[in-house]
Amino acid sequence: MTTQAERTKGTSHAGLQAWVDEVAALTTPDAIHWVDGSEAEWDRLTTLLVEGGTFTRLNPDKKPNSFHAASDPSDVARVEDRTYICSEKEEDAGFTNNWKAPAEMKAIMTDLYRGSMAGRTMYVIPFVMGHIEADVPMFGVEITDSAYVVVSMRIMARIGAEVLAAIEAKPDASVVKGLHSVGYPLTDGKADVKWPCNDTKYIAHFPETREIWSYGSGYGGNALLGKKCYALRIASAMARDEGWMAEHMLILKLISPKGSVHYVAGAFPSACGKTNLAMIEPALDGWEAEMVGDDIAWMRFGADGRLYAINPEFGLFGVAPGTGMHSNPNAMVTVDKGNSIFTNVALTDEGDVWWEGMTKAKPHHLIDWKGNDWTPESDTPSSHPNSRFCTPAKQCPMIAPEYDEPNGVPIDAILFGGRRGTTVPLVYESRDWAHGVFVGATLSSETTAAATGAVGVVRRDPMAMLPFIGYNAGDYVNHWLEIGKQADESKLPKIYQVNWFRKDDEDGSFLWPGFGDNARVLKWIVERLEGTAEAVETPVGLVPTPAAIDATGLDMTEEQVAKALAVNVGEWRDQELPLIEEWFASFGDKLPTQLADELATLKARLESA
Ligand code: SAT
Ligand code: MN
Repeated sequence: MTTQAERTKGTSHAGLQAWVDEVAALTTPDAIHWVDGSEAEWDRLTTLLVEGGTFTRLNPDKKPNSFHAASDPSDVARVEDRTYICSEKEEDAGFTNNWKAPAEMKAIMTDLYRGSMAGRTMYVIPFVMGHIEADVPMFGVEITDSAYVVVSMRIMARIGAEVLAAIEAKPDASVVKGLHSVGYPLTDGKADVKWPCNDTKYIAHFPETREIWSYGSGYGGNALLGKKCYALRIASAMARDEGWMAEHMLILKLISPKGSVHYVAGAFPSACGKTNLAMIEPALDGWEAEMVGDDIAWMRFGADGRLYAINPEFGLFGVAPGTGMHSNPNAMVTVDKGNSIFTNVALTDEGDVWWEGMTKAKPHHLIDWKGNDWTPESDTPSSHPNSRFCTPAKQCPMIAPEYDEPNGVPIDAILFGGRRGTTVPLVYESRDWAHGVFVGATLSSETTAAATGAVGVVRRDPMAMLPFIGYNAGDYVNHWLEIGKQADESKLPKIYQVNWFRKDDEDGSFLWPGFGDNARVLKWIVERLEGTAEAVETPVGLVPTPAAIDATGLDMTEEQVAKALAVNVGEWRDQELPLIEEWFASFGDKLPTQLADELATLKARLESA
């Protein structure tokens, strides 16, 4: 029925129009809608989603212009085992990615896409990651048959008519093409469901041709293609080719009591508190923090030889459970302003949302994320552990004015953090860039609910990019080393590892309070940058003396702080080192010699300690 498909406008960009026509011919939607990004369009689509049962409009007195959605219980997180890097050569995808040859994957997925949009509207979303005023705007177009994706993309990226006009004005500009279908055609009068999706899922990336094909899932990073698929997987491949960096990092601005400003980027795996740290309310008097980004940083060298970072996103897609006034008041204020979508959290009787950890007291009654009655006596959580709020970044009360700076902010320090119950100290500094790259390349974390699969298993997660590196991980860590060679060591960010999640081996409790108190660690880092803080050499790196961590007002003894900072040589030598050796072995001949040398150095230091 393609020929009769009802269409809005279209584009004067011949290449784009041809691609849209080709996709329409394959997927046979009933209508084609070019997304303009307007308020009126948002109103129309959200109303449509309410009418179809996907959305519940929240009480406007609680959350204006906001909606609740519940996904299919089978479609709740990124599907790493269904995610592919389809480079021409298998070795260019490397051992950390699933791979299929582009032609093979395209053949499989073309069959899946055939007729997959029947009975639906096909939406064409022009978008730009980062600033439309950038020297080289990072354009994209996502075709999707999900209105939920359209309204979510309007929060997460700059989209619509203005972007399409900019693409048309630069017909030679590169545009990343993303094709997404939930894989639930409405053929033969089949009725729609609240959350259409398909048991067969593919999230495929074609780094050489800068394309993304996604099928079968409507959730988060599987479906909002500007985020992990473009801004990390495809962008990391672009960054390798062009000498910049696309990283899974928050960007934080820190202002000391004397008014000095430092910008810190931090890489943490999904659901390890990145959004909380990006929105930190420092527990130390006189310190202030502002958020530039909470998930993704694109870093390029400036004319002064320093690395400048921008946040390519327009919204926040934060983990809901655990977010409350006690842990992240700024996130609560952000979502309370409305204009947000909440997925897989619970609904209150007042037409608001609730999730575990939002308030200490639990509501007497809720409708849980699966649509069932829930009371505090229920033995399942009200919200899925990977439930999310999707909210405009600009609503964050502590967003930095520099968020709007197309050239970004100069990064002074990079943090690598994971979730480790043992071994890894609260904080340590790397000796130099190459050692810092080693620290990032050996980063590890216990798995979380952000991806399907077992939770709580320690896995190596280089630079917190394991699920997001769009090419060979060996080439990726080598790219980090190469970046270091492009600048003076003195101009490069200093690199730190942090671990907020270490536990007391005696009683299993967390050794560090986290949240606002993480400012105490940030303060030490700033003082290191300024050359005023003490550190002691250990085999793993430079660790603060317990007294160098400002404990004013902290309910911890110096002995407890020392426990959080301790480097247990035996544990590193007998447990951690073999795991790192095993991890490095998996790189094969792609392991950069410099990293093999760093490993040898660590080993020698541990053995002589
Ligand atoms: O679902 S997303 O991939 O967008 C979120 C995350 O896992 O960080
Ligand atoms: Mn993330």
